[in-house]
Amino acid sequence: MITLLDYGAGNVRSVRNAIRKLGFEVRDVERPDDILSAEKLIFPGVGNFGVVMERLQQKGYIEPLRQRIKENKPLLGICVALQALFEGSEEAPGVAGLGIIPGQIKRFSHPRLSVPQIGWNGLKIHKHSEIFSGYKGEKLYFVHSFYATITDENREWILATTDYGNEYISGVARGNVTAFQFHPEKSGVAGLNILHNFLKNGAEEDQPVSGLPLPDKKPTRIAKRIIACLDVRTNDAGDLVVTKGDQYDVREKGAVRNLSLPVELARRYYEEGADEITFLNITGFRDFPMQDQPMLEILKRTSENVFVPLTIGGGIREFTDSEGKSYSALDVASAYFRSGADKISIGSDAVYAAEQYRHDGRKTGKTSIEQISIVYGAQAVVISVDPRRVYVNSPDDTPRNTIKTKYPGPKGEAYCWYQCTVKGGREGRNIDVVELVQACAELGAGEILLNCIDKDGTNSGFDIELINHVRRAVSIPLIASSGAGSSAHFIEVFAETDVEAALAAGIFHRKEVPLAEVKNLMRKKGIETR
Ligand code: 1PR
Repeated sequence: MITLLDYGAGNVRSVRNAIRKLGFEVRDVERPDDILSAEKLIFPGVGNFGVVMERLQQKGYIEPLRQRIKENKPLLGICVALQALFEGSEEAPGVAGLGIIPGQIKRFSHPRLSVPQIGWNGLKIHKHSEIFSGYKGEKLYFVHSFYATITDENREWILATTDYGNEYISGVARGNVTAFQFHPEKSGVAGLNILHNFLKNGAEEDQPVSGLPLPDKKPTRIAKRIIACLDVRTNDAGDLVVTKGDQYDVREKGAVRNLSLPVELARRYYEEGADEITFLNITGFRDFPMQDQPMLEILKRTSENVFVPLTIGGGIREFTDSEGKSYSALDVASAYFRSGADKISIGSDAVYAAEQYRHDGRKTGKTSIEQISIVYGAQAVVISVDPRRVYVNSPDDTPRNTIKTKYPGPKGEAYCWYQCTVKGGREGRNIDVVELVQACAELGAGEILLNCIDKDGTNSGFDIELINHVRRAVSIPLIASSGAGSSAHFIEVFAETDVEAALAAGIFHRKEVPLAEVKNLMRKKGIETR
C-alpha cells in the first residue's frame, strides 16, 4: 500500500495511475497523522513553491513531513517536492521551505536557454542507490523554471545532477528519503522503472548497484522533443474522433474526416516513442468542455496507459452555462488537470487576453493565462497560436511586425506579417504573432505551440521564417507545428531554427512517416533526442 500526499496541486492523477499500473494500491493522506504512519509516502508536486508551502501549512502537513524525514521513513518527492525540502526559493521570497536540506532554489537565467526547462534531460549520478537499479542512463522528463543549487553544505544529499545552462541538483537522497526534480511518472518506461524500484524496495542509499556508471561527468543535454498532435472533435454522427484538416478545413466531401479514435491513437504514439502527446479539442471555442465530458473522459483513459506528458487544449475560457452557473477559465483548466493533463493549451482566449493587455497596458490578474499560471505554474500554460500570412509590399504599409520573405505573395509582395486568428482560424484579429506571443509570455505563459494555417496539412515543411520570427520575440520554449511531410522536415526545423520541439499530426496519423524514423534520422544527424 502506497500513500500519496495529494494537497491539490497539479496533475496527481498521473502519479496515481503510474503506481496502479505498477501493481500497487494507493491511498491518500487524509489527516496529518497519515504522513507519519504511511509505510511508503509519495510527495508529488507541480506548480508554484509558495502555493505548495501554503497548502502544506494550511493542511497541517509541515511538521509531520519534517518528523517523517527525521525518522528516516521511506519518502519519494517529485519536482517541487524536491525544492520544498530546501530552505527557500526565489519563486516565493520570504516563504520558508521545509529546511531539511541547506540551500536555496534559484531561477534559471541563462541567456541562450529558454525558461522553463521543458523536456527530456539526463542525469549524472553521484552515489549508489537501489532506486537506479536497472537504469541505463535514459533521458527523463523535466519541467521547471527553478532549480536547487549545489553548495558545500548540501553535497552529502546530492544523488544526481543535471545540466541546463549550469549544473543543478536533480536528485537528492539520504537514508530512505529520496526526491527527484524530474517526473518519473512522465518519463516513459525508464521513469516507471525508477518509481517501481521505490515502490518495491524503498530507496536505501549506499547500496551497491551492479553495472551503474558512477559518476558520469559528461554534461547532460536536453533532447529536442517530437510531439504527436491529435485534433479531436465530434463528427456528424456525434462521435468524438481524431480528425485532420488541410489548412484547418477538416471536411472531405462534406463530412468530418475520421482518422482514428483518440485514446487508442495516443497509446500507439506513446508506444512508438512520442516525447509528448497533445490533444486539441478543435471545436472547443463553441462546445464548453465542462459539458463536453467525453473530452475529460478521453484524458482520464489516456492517462491510465500513457506515461509521457499530455497537453490538452480547446475551450479554456470563462463560461456561464444555460442554468446561469459560471465557471472561470481556471475551473476549466483544473478539470483538465484533474483528469490527467500536465499542460493546458489556450487558443482563442489567449488572443483576447493579449488584446486586452495591450489595450490596458497593465496586468489585471484576471485573464485565463494569469489565473492558471499563478496556481499551476507557467510551465503548465501553453499558448496555441493559429497565425496566417498577410502579404504587404513594404513594412510601411502596416503597423504590424513584418518580415521580408523568400516566398513573395500572389502579387509579388516582398513582405508579410502573421495575423492571429480565433475560433480555429475562422476569424482574423488585429494583432500579429509577435505582439501576441510577447503579451502572453508577459502574462505568464510558459510555452508557445506555433501552428501555421498556410502550412497546416500541406506536407510541405514547417514555416521556417515564421518560426524564426517568433523565436526572436520570446524566450519561453517554442514548439514548431504545421506542415511536416517527411523526417527531413524535422531535421530542417531543428537545424534552421532554435525551437525546443516539433509537432506533427497528419503524417503520423496516416502512418506515412513512423515516429521511429524521425528519431533515427535525428540521431544520425547528431540532433539530441530521447
Ligand atoms: O481556441 O482555445 O478553443 O482552442 C482550439 C484549438 O484547436 C486551438 O489550439 C487551435 O489551434 C485548434 N484548432 C481549431 N481548429 C482547428 C482546425 O484544424 N480546424 N487545429 C484546429 C489546429 C493545428 C495543429 C495541427 C498541426 C500539424 N490544428 O494542431 O495538428 O497543424 O498538422 P500537420 O502536421 O498535419 O500539418 P481554443
